[in-house]
Amino acid sequence: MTRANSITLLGVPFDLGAGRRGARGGPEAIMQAGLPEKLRRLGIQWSDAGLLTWPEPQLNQDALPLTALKYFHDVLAVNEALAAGVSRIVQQGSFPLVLGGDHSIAIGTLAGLASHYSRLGVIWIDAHSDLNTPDTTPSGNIHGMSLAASLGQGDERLTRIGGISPKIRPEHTVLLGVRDLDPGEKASIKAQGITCFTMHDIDRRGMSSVMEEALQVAGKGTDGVHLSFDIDSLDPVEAPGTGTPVKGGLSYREAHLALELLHESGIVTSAELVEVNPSLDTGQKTAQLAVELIGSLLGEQIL
Ligand code: Z70
Ligand code: MN
Ligand code: MN
Ligand code: MN
Repeated sequence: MTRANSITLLGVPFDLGAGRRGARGGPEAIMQAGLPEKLRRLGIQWSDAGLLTWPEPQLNQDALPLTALKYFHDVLAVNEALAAGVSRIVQQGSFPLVLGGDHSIAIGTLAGLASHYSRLGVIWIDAHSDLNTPDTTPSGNIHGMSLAASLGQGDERLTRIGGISPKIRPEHTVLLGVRDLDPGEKASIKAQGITCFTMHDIDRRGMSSVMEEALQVAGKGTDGVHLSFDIDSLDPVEAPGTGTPVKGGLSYREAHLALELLHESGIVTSAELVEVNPSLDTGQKTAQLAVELIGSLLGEQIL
């Protein structure tokens, strides 16, 4: 962070985009684990927009093959409301910090940002790439399709949320921490030329070198940079409280370093932290980790 002189928290208690329930408790768990105290100690000017609400979705009356898009109408309703909420925060000159919720909510966050940033860079830190479409998804879970939708791919009713499509472009999109890709996602990364730093790359080059390049790709020629941080990017040893843990993830130190470097760059203009699932957590371990990681993103230093 960044140009804004305050941050605004917005919680999104939604988990119907994921295969397992529970991430709807993420925002409350992160607040309970001490986010307000953390922000206070850092001397940050902040406000709390509370938990997002959205209208009950209308009953499905069309013939979409809903097996490929589970809870489609719920995902649509929450993301339309979220787009408006995020847009309002940016309008007020504040830095939006969205607390999920499952990763399908990135569709709404990016839709809200797209009305203010015409060339938005994105750094997507995740075990997964969330690049499936209704044609490639193995699960039908929309949290595995949110990056694709934001790039303009998939069901038009999702890609059109907020009225602009695509929200972001592959040449300014960076994936980091990836270690679990479906066949269609691998093809998509290659075909679009998305910059993708897998765990292999991080092991070989180190987080510092990889993040330096990530910042260049997302920052060069863009008018803002969004961080979309899926807590399952961390190793399950550090972040057990998440719906789709994948072994071989970021260490505690790598994750903190990544966020410290993002802070140091000064180019991040918005962020979201998703997939914290307190019903799967070991006590408050993952929620507390989320609070600490947000601290690093917002400038907390050791000395
Ligand atoms: C798989 C799918 C996913 C997050 C799991 C998993 C997607 N590629 N995304 N957890 N955050 O079902 O599409
Ligand atoms: Mn994800
Ligand atoms: Mn993930
Ligand atoms: Mn460029």
